[in-house]
Amino acid sequence: MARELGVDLSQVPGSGLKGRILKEDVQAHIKTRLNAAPAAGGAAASVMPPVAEDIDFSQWGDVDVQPLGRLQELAAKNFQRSWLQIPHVTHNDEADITELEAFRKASKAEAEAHDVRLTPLPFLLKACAKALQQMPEFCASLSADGRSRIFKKYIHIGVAVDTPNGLLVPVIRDVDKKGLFELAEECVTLAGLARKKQLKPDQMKGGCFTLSSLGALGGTSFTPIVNAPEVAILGIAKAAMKPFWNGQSFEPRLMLPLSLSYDHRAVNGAQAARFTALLASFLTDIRKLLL
Ligand code: CAO
Repeated sequence: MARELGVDLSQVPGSGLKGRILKEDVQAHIKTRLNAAPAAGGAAASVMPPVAEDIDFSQWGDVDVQPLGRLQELAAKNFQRSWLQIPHVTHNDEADITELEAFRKASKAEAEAHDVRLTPLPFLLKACAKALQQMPEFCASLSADGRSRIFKKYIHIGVAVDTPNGLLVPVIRDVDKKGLFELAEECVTLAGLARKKQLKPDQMKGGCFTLSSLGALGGTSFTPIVNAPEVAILGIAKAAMKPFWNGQSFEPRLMLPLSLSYDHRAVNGAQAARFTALLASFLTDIRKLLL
């Protein structure tokens, strides 16, 4: 029973014969923990994951045990906390990026002249910044007691970077105030620092929203985990050519899959659908970013 409920028996005082732990002791322990938890950090802190069974896998064949790195351990804890505390919903949509891609390709030479590599990521950052400005509920955090929302008047966006030591999320500050080349350069610099383990803790703090791009690797959609205390994260999968019905015929269009995971306590489904559609409209016609 203790294992199923995730109770550490060494923490439970036994009231039975010779100090034996009874079922009632486990129940009383859980009640005490549940009552104490809100004071220690909000109602969400009372969520206790069940303790995983300690299995000896070597009974079925050879194994190699490798401890997780410090970063991987930290990331695993953050993922688990977010997943348990935040009611997640993922909204999937697609953006027609045919024109964006033509513009990106046409700008490559100019980007190279500025010593930057122009991928779709800086465009996504700009489009997200504009959408966050127009829908500030996505640029907010819930207060620790869950009773208010804190709207941020700045647009700092985190970018998930895959490194050999685990996932890191450096934050790009004031995305709304920067140009595409500047953002492209900053992405490369921060991703480089992340991979060389040279990011400072401050460079990973203060984000309002996160982008997680698996577009270079593949996939059609996925469920990114919200990077708490932010309220939403955008997952980007691989763009693909698809037949698009224009009312008279099918046209080949380059479609970019967008997966927006959000905290359902802070944002509702209609808002998520509007945010993603707005974002897609900016990506489809990037001239709208100038309006
Ligand atoms: N669809 C199709 N192609 C895409 C694409 C997309 N959505 N996104 C990028 N590409 C292309 C780029 O255009 C580039 O091709 P070209 O050189 O021909 O233009 C190529 O894929 C490689 O891009 P990149 O990965 O080097 O650069 P990026 O700016 O797209 O991404 C970074 C940078 C740091 C986000 C990325 O390297 C990374 O680490 N991604 C993984 C993030 C991750 O692990 N997220 C999961 C979190 S949950 O565990």
